[in-house]
Amino acid sequence: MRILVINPNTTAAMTVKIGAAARLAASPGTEIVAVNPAMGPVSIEGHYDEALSVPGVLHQIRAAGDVDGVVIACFGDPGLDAAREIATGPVIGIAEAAMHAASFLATGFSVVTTLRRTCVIAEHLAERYGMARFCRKVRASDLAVLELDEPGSNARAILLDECRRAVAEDGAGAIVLGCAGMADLAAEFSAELGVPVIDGVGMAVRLVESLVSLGLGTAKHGDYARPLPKPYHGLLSGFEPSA
Ligand code: 5HY
Repeated sequence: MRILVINPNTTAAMTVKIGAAARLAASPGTEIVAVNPAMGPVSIEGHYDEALSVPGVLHQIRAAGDVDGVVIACFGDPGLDAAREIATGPVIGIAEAAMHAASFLATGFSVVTTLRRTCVIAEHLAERYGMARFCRKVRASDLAVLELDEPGSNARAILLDECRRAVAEDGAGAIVLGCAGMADLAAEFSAELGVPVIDGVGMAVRLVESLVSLGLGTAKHGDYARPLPKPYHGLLSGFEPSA
């Protein structure tokens, strides 16, 4: 099985980290192809960044050739529905994967993410995915996405403290890490906190594997059917849907 794991931002070092987390979770025999677009924001920290990361996500899927499934490895799940129109295999976003997994493990979970301004994006996704009744709180660490890997940022300690507060104050039985850049922290945080801490990258990989192994792919009837062929002009002329 071959799974395309897309980091929608253009920071290659983050793609390497995401690819490593995906490979750690993948089953034997699953090939992980971790990529990021050459165009777009270096990090996704709001609605504008997210919107402008979507062409890069879609280009990676169009250019990928033969893959069995796709993971969108950014906590906003950017371009998820559009990606499903052009894909035949399953397309799973890390936020939906992590939230659903948390709902199987606890009656309530909290999300710990980066900047405060991105919290509403996770809140909206919880509502969209039917997870609002499980989601106790979306907490900001006030770390920028690229600070997660900055030496001296103290990111690990800051995130662990916020997770600890979520368990103590929110009634959260599980924690969802709200950034693909946190993928390497889930296991150690689970051990430290004694609650399930879920990384959406690994969870999404396993969900794609499960669906593919059961012979299931994205619906190609109705709104997830292939996009209607039509001219596209200007900067996006290369994205026009083929017949
Ligand atoms: C992510 N941004 O997973 C999100 C996290 C966030 O560049 N990769 C990003 O803060 O929304």
